[in-house]
Amino acid sequence: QTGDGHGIYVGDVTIGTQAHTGGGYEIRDSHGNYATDVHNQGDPNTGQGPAGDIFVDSDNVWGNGSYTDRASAAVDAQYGAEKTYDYYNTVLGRAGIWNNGTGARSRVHFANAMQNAFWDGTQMSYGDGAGNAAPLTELDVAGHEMSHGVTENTAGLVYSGDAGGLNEATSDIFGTAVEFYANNSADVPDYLIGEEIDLRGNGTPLRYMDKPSKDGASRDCWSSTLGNLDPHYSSGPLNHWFYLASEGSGAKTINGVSYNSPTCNSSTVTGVGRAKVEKIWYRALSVYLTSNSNYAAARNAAIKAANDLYASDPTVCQGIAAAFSAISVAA
Ligand code: ASN
Ligand code: ZN
Ligand code: CA
Repeated sequence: QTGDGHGIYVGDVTIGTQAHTGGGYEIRDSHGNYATDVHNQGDPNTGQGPAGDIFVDSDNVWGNGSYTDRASAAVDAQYGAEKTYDYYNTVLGRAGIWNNGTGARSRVHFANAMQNAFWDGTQMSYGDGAGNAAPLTELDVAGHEMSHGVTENTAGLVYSGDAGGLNEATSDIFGTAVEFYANNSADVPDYLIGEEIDLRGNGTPLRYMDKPSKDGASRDCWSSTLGNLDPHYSSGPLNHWFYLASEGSGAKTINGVSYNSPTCNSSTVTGVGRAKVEKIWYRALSVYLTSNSNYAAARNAAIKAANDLYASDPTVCQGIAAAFSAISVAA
């Protein structure tokens, strides 16, 4: 069954609920995705903490749209877990993070004022953000973190060097894919990451996929020193590739957000559409990439995947290749 949720970022949505032993309802869907309250315990440095208590409620109405109700963050987190599960299952043919039909636990209110969210190999944990008033439970963050679980169980990309950047970008790519899949009217899909949370305190998103350098630290273009950067910055070129391959270079407005994506080689790139690029990147990740793959391997893998999936339309493969050349990953 379902309950009426009132999330902080997603607004009014339905979430999966079940009868709770002892009375009332609990937040748990048919795949076993469920949400617990860690009551601000847990260590943000080690990620260790209690499992938390499953959210229970007597009238099956959850949250009030604000952090002032502890269940509001659980609504966002559970909605994120359900949409991420459904996206992988219905669009990419993967039955959840482990491809075995099982969901995952989302722990909310982890630690005190933690401005982070993380996947630890078995579960999601979300901090409450600045002043405990801005939980990190935004939809693209949920999709990002759970996609770390998918990467871990497919290519197994390590978290350093070029591979670290590919790992992080994969999470941004599928976090964004989940956001478009959900098409939530309160969290309108875009090519920005963390745009609802205001983690920087100045109204800007955490990351920009059309031009990653807009965050002040990410790179737009691959170079031989890229792998020395933090994975959240060496992700820039692949995020840029995803935007270019999907939407093309130059200026474009989508859902009211203006983008202007440059190329690193002065080329003009024509997008082949996000839906195809998502499927191509998932196939590259799950079939061709391995733990130490670099950006050159990513180019080869994506071209192979594009040939596998869209052999009848050579413009798709050409667009994928052109977008890699446009981030300075040439043939
Ligand atoms: N939120 C961060 C991320 O998923 C946590 C980390 O640094 N691994 O990228
Ligand atoms: Zn990440
Ligand atoms: Ca977003």
